[in-house]
Amino acid sequence: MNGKRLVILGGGESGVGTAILAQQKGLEVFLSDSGNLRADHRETLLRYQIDFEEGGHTEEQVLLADEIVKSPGIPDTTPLMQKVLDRGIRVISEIEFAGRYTHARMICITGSNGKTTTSTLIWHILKSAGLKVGLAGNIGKSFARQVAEEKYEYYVLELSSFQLEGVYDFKADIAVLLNITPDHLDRYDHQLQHYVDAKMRIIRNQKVEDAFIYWIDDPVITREIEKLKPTATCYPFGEKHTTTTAGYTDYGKMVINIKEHQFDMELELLALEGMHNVYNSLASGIVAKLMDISDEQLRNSLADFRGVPHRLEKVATVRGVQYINDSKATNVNSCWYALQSMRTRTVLILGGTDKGNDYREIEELVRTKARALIFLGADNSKLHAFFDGKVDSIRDAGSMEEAVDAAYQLAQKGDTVLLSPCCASFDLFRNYEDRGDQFRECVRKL
Ligand code: UMA
Ligand code: ADP
Repeated sequence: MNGKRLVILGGGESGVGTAILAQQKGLEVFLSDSGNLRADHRETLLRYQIDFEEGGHTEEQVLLADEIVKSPGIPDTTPLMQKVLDRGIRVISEIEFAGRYTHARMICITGSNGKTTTSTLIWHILKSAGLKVGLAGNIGKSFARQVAEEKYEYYVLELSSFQLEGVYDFKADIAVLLNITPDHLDRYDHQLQHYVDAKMRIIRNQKVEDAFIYWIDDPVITREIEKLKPTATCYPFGEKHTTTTAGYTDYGKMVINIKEHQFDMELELLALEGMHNVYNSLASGIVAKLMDISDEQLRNSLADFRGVPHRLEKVATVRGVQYINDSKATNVNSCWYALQSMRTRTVLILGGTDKGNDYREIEELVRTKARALIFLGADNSKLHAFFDGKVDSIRDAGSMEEAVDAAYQLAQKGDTVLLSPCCASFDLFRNYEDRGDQFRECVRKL
């Protein structure tokens, strides 16, 4: 679409990356942000002499677009987006746009939980094996910016449902779907199916020579597969061995069976702990074997992966109590896996901005494993209504310092203190990283 006008809505990392790439490819670019741009983003746009506005969208300017790249952070329901859609202007995501300008092989990961961990693990495996591979998508430097500035032969792309909503011609050579549990329902009219439909776009355009790796024990995924009948070659993974599973566990080992070759590795040797991470390792191992990574390289990388901060991150042991930062557990399902992987009695710190949570999912694990609960939120009433009377000790905390102090008092030698909040962080913290960083700092001061 050379010579055509591309309008970019939102000047965050994805918008600025798109602007750089579009400018490089000779398009007429206009970036518009309803708020204030970050200083470094403004500086980048000025340096590249990209036309932009901030502090509001000028409707006439936006509606002149031949095509629009919209930040995944902007819902379709804003008045401006409604006008854009009424006019029939094509709206795509940064992923669709950048995908047009690279021939690199795409390994794409989505799911409700485990995207960042699995994407980073796959990237680690491929990079350690010497491949020229970038990590992008819903993480770090935008895909568009990397396509403009780097020369990778492979990309590992972590894809959110918001990013997948705006893909049309983009194709994953290898698609990984980890799981689907309720999340972000506020953006999907509280209709789980809309969210599921967005996630399933990961297999769009795939051909039989492409691969689709998915968790076979997930009822939502298996139902969708029956309905959509993917064209790609399927490589399901799950806990148990069946005739179709390419990855499974067997007597304390993970096993991958692909191309008439069997790879196995003791679960105890995996760097990441917990059953959810066994699934993440199985998915990553299938990708690796499809890409002909040697058994030795795969084994080494699965064993020496350092994990991603804020995901079951071991912070310290203080007076015989281990402190674990799982601040990225922003929904109930991720907390379930954290609790399930605990091997000791646990003091659980949870709470924050509730996203319509149903705590019944963790009730049994809380009853059997939690020594105490600490509610860390601006409004803990929903937590009290559900958990009061079910656990002996419950405390409220209005700051991380208070929460960690309470945990220190309540935990007994040999216990674990786990921050796994089930909730978003915006009531008391800037974001989940800020929440996890404060936890780490408070623990280190004990
Ligand atoms: N804005 C408008 N008009 C509006 C509303 C917002 O212009 O009507 C502006 C805001 O003022 C802001 C910009 O749009 O300047 C949005 O900035 P952003 O930082 O929220 O979004 P992006 O830079 O587009 O970042 C997105 C992903 N963010 C979201 O999906 C919310 C980033 O994922 C991703 O790394 C980046 O693209 C990559 O290119 C972050 C995320 O939180 C990590 N993702 C969610 C999650 O993991 O739960 C999905
Ligand atoms: P995402 O990028 O999808 O949010 P992360 O890897 O950042 O996923 O992990 C988010 C939270 O979910 C963390 O608390 C982590 O321990 C947990 N988690 C990781 N992998 C899985 C999985 N496969 N199933 C359920 N929970 C998981």
